[in-house]
This record gives sequence, C-alpha cells and structure tokens, in this order.
Amino acid sequence: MTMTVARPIKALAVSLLLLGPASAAGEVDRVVMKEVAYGPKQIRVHVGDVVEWQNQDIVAHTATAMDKSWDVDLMPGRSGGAVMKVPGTFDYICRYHPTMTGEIIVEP
Ligand SMILES: [Cu+2]
Repeated sequence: MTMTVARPIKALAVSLLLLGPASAAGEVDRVVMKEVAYGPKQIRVHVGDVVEWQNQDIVAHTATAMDKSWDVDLMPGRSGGAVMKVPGTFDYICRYHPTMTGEIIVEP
C-alpha cells in the first residue's frame, strides 16, 4: 500500500522540478481588489507576465498605471489583466478612488 502511494508522489515532484524554470516567464500574477485596496499592494513580477486584477468589491475599480501604459477598468465581480512588457517600477491607482494605490516591480 505504501509503495503504490509513494511512486506517484515522487513522479509528481520530478515533473514539477522540470516545469519550474520553463514557467518562470509569462505566468499570471493575481491581485485582489477588496475593501477599496489592492492586495497585495506591491508585487514583483517578470517581463512577459500578466498581472490579473480580480474585483471582489461591490463597486467598480480600475488599475491605472501612472504613466498610462495600461488601464484596466473592472465592474464588481470582474477580472482583467495587463501584460507587463517593460522592466521597472510602476505605481498605479484606481481612477475612482485616488487613495487606492499599488505598485508593480517588473524584473527583466
Ligand atoms: Cu476603486
């Protein structure tokens, strides 16, 4: 019994190791909009990643880059994303709630 359980777990661990480096770029990083705040407020991603916001509030929010390079406008319950194409530090706000701020650090 123990042997039949152990084998699949070992095989899974090996396949996860193989997937690790290949999935480093182009992954989806999620930020929740809840109680008029972004969570987490600051995230670190890589060029080519998609940052996806999920609006879990009962009011609309946006994720709007201060340099206007992206603008995601979400009704309550909706999700939407933007591809991070350029490395750097990007501050963003909600256009409807100027005190709602976040930061994305895009690494090369
Ligand atoms: Cu808002």
